[in-house]
Amino acid sequence: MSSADAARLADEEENNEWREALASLLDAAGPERVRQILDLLATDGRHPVIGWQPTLGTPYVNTIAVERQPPFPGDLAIEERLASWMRWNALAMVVRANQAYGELGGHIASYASAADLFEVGFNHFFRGGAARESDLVFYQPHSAPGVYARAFLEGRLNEQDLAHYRQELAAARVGARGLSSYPHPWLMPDFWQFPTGSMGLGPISSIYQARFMRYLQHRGLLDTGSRKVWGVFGDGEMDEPESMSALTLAAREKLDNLVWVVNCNLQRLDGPVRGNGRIIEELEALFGGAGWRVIKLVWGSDWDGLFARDTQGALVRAFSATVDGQFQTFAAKDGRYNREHFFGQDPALAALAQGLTDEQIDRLKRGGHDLVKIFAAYHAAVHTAGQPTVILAQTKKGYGMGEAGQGRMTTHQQKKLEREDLIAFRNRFALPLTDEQAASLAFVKPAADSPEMQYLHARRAALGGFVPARTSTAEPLPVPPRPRWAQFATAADGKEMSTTMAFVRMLGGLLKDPVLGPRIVPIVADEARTFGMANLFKQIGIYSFNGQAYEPEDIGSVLSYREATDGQILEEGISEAGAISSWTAAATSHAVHGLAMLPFYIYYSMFGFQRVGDLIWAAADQRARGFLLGATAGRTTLGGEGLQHQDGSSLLQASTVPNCRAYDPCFAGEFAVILDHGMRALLERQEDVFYYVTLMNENYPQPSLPEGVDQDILRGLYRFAEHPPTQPAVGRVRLVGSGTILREVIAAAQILAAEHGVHAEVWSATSFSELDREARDVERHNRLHPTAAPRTSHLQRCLAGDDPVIAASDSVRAWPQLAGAHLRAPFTALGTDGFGRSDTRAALRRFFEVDRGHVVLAALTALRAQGKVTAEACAAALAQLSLDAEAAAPWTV
Ligand SMILES: Cc1ncc(C[n+]2csc(CCOP(=O)(O)OP(=O)(O)O)c2C)c(N)n1
Repeated sequence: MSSADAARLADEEENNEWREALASLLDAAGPERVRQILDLLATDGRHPVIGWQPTLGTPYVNTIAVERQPPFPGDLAIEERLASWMRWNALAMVVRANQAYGELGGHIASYASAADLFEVGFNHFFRGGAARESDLVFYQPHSAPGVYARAFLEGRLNEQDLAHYRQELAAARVGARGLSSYPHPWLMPDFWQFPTGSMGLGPISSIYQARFMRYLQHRGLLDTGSRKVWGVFGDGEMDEPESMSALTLAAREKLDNLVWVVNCNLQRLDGPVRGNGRIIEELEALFGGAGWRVIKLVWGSDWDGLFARDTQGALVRAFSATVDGQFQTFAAKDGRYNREHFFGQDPALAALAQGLTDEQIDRLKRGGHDLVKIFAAYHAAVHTAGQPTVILAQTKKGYGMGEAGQGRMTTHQQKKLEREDLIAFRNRFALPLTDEQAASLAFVKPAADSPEMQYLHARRAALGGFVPARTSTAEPLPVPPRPRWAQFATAADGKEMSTTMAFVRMLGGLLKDPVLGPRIVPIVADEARTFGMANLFKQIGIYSFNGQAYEPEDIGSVLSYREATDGQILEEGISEAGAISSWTAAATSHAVHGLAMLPFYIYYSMFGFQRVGDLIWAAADQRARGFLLGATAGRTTLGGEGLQHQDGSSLLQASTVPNCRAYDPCFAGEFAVILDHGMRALLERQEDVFYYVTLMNENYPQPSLPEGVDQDILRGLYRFAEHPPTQPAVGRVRLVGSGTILREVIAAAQILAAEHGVHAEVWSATSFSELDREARDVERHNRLHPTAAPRTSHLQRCLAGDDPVIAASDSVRAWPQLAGAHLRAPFTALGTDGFGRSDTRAALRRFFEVDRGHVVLAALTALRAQGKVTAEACAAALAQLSLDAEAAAPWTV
């Protein structure tokens, strides 16, 4: 024997001794003791001299050993039948819709893979009932047909409703209920709770909902202790940055009220998720590294016997050499192929498969299709303390669709099945349908007194009621009278401040209200100091699930950094996606928890609609109620910060969200009116709207609020001032300004009146989008009712006639143009289109051509078009105002 062989032999002997020692410890002292010893050795092994590093992966087998599986508490046969019927009805719904109208779309394969994962949840885990008792469940969006199929068997939807899957408009015409493509609370407000149709938003949102439940608990507002948040998501969906971005937060805050089930069917839309790798392995390392408990649910019970007989570890070896693209092919092929190509790889495997028929090999289940194994995983998850849990469930995409879809590359979009495919599916799942019924896509609906239906209802009754279900039962909250918190702003009398400062002071006042105060949720993404909110740290504390384990450096200061378990501020760090998800959780508390909260998320406006617009859209779908405050708004108020910080588009984007009320006030008094009205809309009248309001960091004198303008401020426009000329008027103009640019407009009006003989009115446009909204309604009404007395909008009443209107704002021109489109008068929009620059505010306003000089020139030019001012007068003004006629337009690229 060579010396190398001798050394190898010695190593092997030594290996065996260690393993035997471990095995005898297991026998003698049990698994807990084994874990302790391994922890001990791991600590020693990490000594720098040894430098051992654990691999984050474990073998490709179930985390819960068969010996540790709890007994299945249900009637397996009934649950399997129910799951089969759900599968069929979901499939029938989609195929029917597409037979009728090929354009409707829909998905079969995703739910086919997820049905068992859902059904175990529905039969054993997802708690229903009143908002304050039920679990929060996030459903994979393209599995919605399965959820409808269940609601059908539960008697919550009828055949007519199912017949109107993805036909919401046609349904309304025949008195049926249209079923939305994906979970949309806006469209089905008593059914869906959480919109998940945009991949990645469900995952991040579920984390922040779970965290918000803890926040409510720790602040003593609501007992959310026993409720869970469940999320069923796709493995492809895990590619989204949002899916991943808050994993460590969930672990750091020990969110053991959170369970994710990742449906690892190994495919996404185009093909395999990780064709050349193993997504389960990758996610195991990722989640494990982030601090989650990872439960792999890879193989079904049929494999238990094979593993038991596999004394040589051939299966684990073969799995570790098989990539997902190959697993997908195995899923798409029959038992014979699997025998030849999987079990045929080596003699040990072939021996294992010897006692199995091809049919049995074909039916070997993956873990996510085995109710008993799924139950064991969920059971372990809900009994996990101190950590969130992810269950990585291996399934087959298009499970049971046979030749027509199972494991096929194209299965995601498969929505038409031939007669033979339908009959094969019927046979595969032993559905109680004749050939004709199968071919004609009859729904399965057993009699109410059948054991299956009784079982289904008994299970839901035991779990508190049906899910999903959305209710909105929160008590209204009274808003304290405005003078109590906004007197300083409405009677400012020329005092200098920024609207951001005004907001912070109003917030301080509102926080003191004994009823409303505790319901306020201030949210920041590491910018509280930027907005002058540091005083709140000490006053109301920063929420921290475990208090403050350190002495803050500034402990002696009145502004000291205070974290507390009952802290009120949600400080989300540098995660706008996280902060907006937190805001959504608070803004939907009225429905999710039956407890109205009032969130204020204040942020650099540039990092709002532009950065996380899709999350805002989802919040809108979810009927969020709260305030988004776009601070340092506009392209010229944040002088030095430049291109990536100066925002000119949020207001325009906000205007496209149907239930968002967007305002751009210049003055603190205007802001107070908007805030007062908004809070009453959300909390007293309980309207499903939210507010986007801009705030500026620019200090300027704040006028007192004029008498009687409240309603007009809310409508979006009021007359602020009028400047008659000192000499005989050459003409009249209406100057309209929004946000800080109103101040340029006021200055321009003075110049026009004093130096150009122009009669100038000044209008403060608090919201071009509200003006547009009402004017649109009026126009539409007049169009559809040609013989009725025509209506007039507020906008048209304010700016009637032909005198030119010049509207300027710190946003892109399209923002004021929202109003311009409804006016008869000549309309000129000035705005800040183009990339931002770093410079002073004055320089930026000149560059973007929204300063007083450019407003004056625009007004004169409009009067020139009416023959009231000469070209020479315009040229003279240009020179006098030092405007550069040859400068490149700011939007030039
Ligand atoms: C943000 C976003 N991008 C793309 C889509 C389109 N889309 C819907 S489902 C899907 C594939 C999902 O794959 P996976 O998460 O693995 O789920 P499976 O259907 O395989 O269970 C895609 C790309 C979407 N809905 N949202």
